[in-house]
Amino acid sequence: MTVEVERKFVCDAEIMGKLQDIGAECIGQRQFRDQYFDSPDFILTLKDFWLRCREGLWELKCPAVSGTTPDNDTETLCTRYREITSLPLIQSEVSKIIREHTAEGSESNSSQREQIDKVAENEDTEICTADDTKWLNDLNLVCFAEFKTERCSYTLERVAGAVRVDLDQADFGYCVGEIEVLVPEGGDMNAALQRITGIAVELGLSCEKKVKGKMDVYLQRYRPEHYAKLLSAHIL
Ligand code: V4E
Repeated sequence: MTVEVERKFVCDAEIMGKLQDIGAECIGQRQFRDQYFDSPDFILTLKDFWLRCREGLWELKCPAVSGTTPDNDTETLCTRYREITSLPLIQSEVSKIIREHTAEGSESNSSQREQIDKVAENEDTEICTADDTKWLNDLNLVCFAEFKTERCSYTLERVAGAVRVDLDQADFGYCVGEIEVLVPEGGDMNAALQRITGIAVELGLSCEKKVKGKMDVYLQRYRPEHYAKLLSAHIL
């Protein structure tokens, strides 16, 4: 499993020139459609878990436990999420979260709990294809956000290792850049944070405040009530 460490930045008209100047190599451009899922009462995202299907590939981003004490700017500007990409592992993790939540509130009946347990134990795994939606129905998960992104990706080779930069343009009219390093779980988080800060300095980015991601802007615009709840819960 890997931890994605990421810093978002505002894309200006000069960004492509700046990337070229610091030796970034363009490694491709692609378009993809993302669908994000949660329960109707947003059990997952209010705990900072983000379940996504991108072109048939599932991913669960989970909050990573901070084991470092980086300086305040780096801590504020970067996000860290553990990424799970195996569907059976995602199903177990998601059903565990939902089971714990429903147990806390005693909101479910025994047949709902049985359905959740079945997904947790991957009893239906053999019929789970990328298109299968049964497990989503069993866990009562619905799509709450859907958008397309046009992405231009770059890589920067540095002594400490490669860093990736993505320039994203979402179909609802928002552009954002991301400097990203993937760290194997238990790997050197401080080194990753320093590499990201180094590239931000090379790109001449000002480090005043955290830049909004595509999801922040999407929810603010199309799901304002949920956005307000996430802000109150200090998730966004
Ligand atoms: C909202 C959110 C998440 C879902 C979106 O993740 P993100 O990395 O922004 O999307 P994308 O398309 O770049 O995914 P990738 O291709 O890198 O896999 S995951 C975590 N959050 C919460 C969050 C936050 N708290 N703060 C910021 C600045 N961004 C996201």
